Amino acid sequence: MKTYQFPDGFLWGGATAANQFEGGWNEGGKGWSVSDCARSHPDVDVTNYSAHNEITSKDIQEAMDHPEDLVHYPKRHGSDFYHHWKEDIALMAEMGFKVFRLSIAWSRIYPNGDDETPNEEGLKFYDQIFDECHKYGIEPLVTISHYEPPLNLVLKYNCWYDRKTIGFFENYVRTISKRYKDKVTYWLTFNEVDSMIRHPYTTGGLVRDRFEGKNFEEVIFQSMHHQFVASALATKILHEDNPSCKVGCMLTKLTYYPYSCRPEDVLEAQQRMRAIYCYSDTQVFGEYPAYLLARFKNHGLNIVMEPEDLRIMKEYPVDFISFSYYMSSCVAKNTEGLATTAGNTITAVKNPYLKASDWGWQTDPTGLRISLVDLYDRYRKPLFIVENGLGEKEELVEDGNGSYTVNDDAHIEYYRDHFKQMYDAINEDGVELMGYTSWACIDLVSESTKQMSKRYGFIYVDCDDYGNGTFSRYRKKSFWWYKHVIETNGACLGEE
Ligand code: BGP
Repeated sequence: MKTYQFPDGFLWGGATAANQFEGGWNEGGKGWSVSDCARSHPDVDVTNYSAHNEITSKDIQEAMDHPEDLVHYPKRHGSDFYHHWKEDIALMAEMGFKVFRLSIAWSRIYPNGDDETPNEEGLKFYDQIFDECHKYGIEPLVTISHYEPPLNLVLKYNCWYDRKTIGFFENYVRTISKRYKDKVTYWLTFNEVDSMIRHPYTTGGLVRDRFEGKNFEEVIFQSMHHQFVASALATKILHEDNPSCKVGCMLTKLTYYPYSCRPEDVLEAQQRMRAIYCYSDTQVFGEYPAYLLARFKNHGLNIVMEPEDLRIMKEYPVDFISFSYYMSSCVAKNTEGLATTAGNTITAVKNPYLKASDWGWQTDPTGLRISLVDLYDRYRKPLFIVENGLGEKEELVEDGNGSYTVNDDAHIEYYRDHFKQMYDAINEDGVELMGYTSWACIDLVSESTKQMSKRYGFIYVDCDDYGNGTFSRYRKKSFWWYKHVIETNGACLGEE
């Protein structure tokens, strides 16, 4: 008999990221981040991922020449959490959140990344956020770097390609670890550490045209090596300041199915999965897996590693594995004549058995259970789902009480189906799942297409793709549903 009762202490909550949510992009002493130059292209096919994420030095200069432009650079305003934080945290508390995932904007603490001293106003901003969370018994889950390295590090050092950035990051982590050691228990080092390979600008601060004549794959993996060392150093620092804190890696869990039972399709799916796992393998086992080293060798990549690097990586592996899961895709050795569809930062073969969102992402609740079992069998360490959700086009409607709401039944169906799979993974597959933060608990700017109209939240934010709106917040139908799931710790799923 399935009670759908989740384990006591299961951490239900929601997730956001400063670069897509915070706004106040040039207030409170914050410096430019790479995301403040991310231009929106709402008129470009939303499933054309690369069109929305390639960036040139000219694009960056264009953005810097137009600091007044919030229309084409929606990440500058996000959902204006910077001025709504008290109200937003109260809404999360009203839903009964146990945990709230947010990121610290690095350039709010060190505006240029290489500053000697931190920006006190930025430190104070997060002090008040964490204090407000604790007022309601909500645990902050903090991502240290979520697509927002300081732009100055790009322009002056080529960001993560330069080994000096390890030192700048270490300085940033020492500052926030000391400041928040009594307020933050759960940390993530780099959001979707594997995404450096798919969008090197937002994760690594790498602009392709700044590496003329270089092997860009080598540039990416050299930068990735510096991030792996930095992640291990961050784990060391955080544990020294608060021995009871938990530090996780964060992986894009792209789940691939072979399009047919042809062995070459099955091999292709396995290879594609390993191309993702190699990054979490490195952070969990504290060393490069042989197959990643083989890739370096076979591709002629010369990755410079100091002897100290490998010792640090080995000595400071992560405590848990967190990941994002939205959809699944198919892969085939030969994709000729096969229909393709978009996914989270990828394009892959369409699965004829699954339905797709307006953005082409194929919803697959069973794929979440498959992913949980895969990861737990691989690592035997606690797991945390820190992103899972559905981006939908939505309209506000009158709620009959003189206010407005959204009848987002599609969100309720998506979450109900995924929660039931999580329950089975825990109770039938023995997976140790620490918690769940939906993406995103409140409408915010999409990472890939920079759109507000791709709405994920339990809370609607009145702002469109061009920055028009009051930024007022409205509870959706799913707000009340999720509140009931949390207060019954999942048991109400058995009635549905
Ligand atoms: C993940 C990012 C999140 C979020 C999510 C949804 O890759 O970690 O920041 O953006 O994708 O994707 P999108 O915003 O493109 O719909």
